[in-house]
Amino acid sequence: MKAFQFVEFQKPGKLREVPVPEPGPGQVLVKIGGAGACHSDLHILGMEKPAGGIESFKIPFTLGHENAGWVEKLGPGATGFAPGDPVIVYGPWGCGLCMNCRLGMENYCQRPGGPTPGGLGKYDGGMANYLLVPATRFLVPLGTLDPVDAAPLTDAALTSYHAIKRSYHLLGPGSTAVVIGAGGLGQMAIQILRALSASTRIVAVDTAMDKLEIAKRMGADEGLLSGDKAVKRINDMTRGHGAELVLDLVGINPTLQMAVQIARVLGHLTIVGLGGGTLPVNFFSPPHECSVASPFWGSIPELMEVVSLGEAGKIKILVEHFPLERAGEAYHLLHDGKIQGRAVITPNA
Ligand code: FEH
Ligand code: ZN
Ligand code: ZN
Repeated sequence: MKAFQFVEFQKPGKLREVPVPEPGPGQVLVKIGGAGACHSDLHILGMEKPAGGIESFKIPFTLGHENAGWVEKLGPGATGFAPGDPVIVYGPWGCGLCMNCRLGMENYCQRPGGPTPGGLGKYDGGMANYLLVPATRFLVPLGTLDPVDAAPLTDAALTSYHAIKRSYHLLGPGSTAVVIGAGGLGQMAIQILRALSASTRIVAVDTAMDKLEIAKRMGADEGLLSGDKAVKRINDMTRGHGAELVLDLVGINPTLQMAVQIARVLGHLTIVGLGGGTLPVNFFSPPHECSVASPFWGSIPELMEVVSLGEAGKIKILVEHFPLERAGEAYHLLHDGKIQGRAVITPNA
């Protein structure tokens, strides 16, 4: 089969011919409908070779940690699914035995090194005709959703959902939530905020007007160009208190500096973006008892909730499809900010 693979640090991925995997005991072979391209892939493709060694990588490996498709073949002893079932694949593959994994939070697996997602270094991902999934517990039925379009639910949507759900108690009548970064993740966050809280005022902040227009179509009450005017507008609309929830989906110094100016006492400042910026913390900043956190992905039960939101039409995904042969082009467009929603590779289209 064909696979788009990470072959070398700081080099573009390559389309290569690899064997179709054979599912072993408890494993499942999934025929890929769609595999999303994520900024984290760009992060890995662009990183320098780790000085401390590359034992956490199996190079080459197939990219794609945001995957959906159809069950193709069950390994010996694998049950609960049948060939042809439409499924979405939970990404952070944990041990299944530690406390967090037993709670469904395999994103916070406690074994040394944590979860080992397919497509992020150790195991092959879904930018190929087939994906080998280690266990059926990582499969969630897609119901009425199409695997060719649904893949972004398992990363972009799940990451946003978990980041928002942990702040749900703050999002009551009269509350304000600010989403910094209105790309694929931001579009999901806006729709999820709207679905979880009808009364929260949602403000999108971005540097691109076209993304702010999409954000407003997705449910944002306001779209503000990033900068001091946005800070003033948000503080004015919140009578100087700031927003209950500030989601920084970019995570660079300018967005973090903006986030801390629009957060509120007892609020949440949640950093999801991998921009590598830093946020100085001392007694005087962020605002008192404003909690700063960097959540990672989400849990298996939360993915089931996200699929339900998708089936209910509460999350609509702006997908741009690319054949496997154009995966490299999709990543270039993503890097240049030219993907308006989420780029999804369709290896079997
Ligand atoms: C992957 C690897 C590291 C950090 C963040 C991510 C996200 O894309 C997973 O949602
Ligand atoms: Zn990702
Ligand atoms: Zn575990």
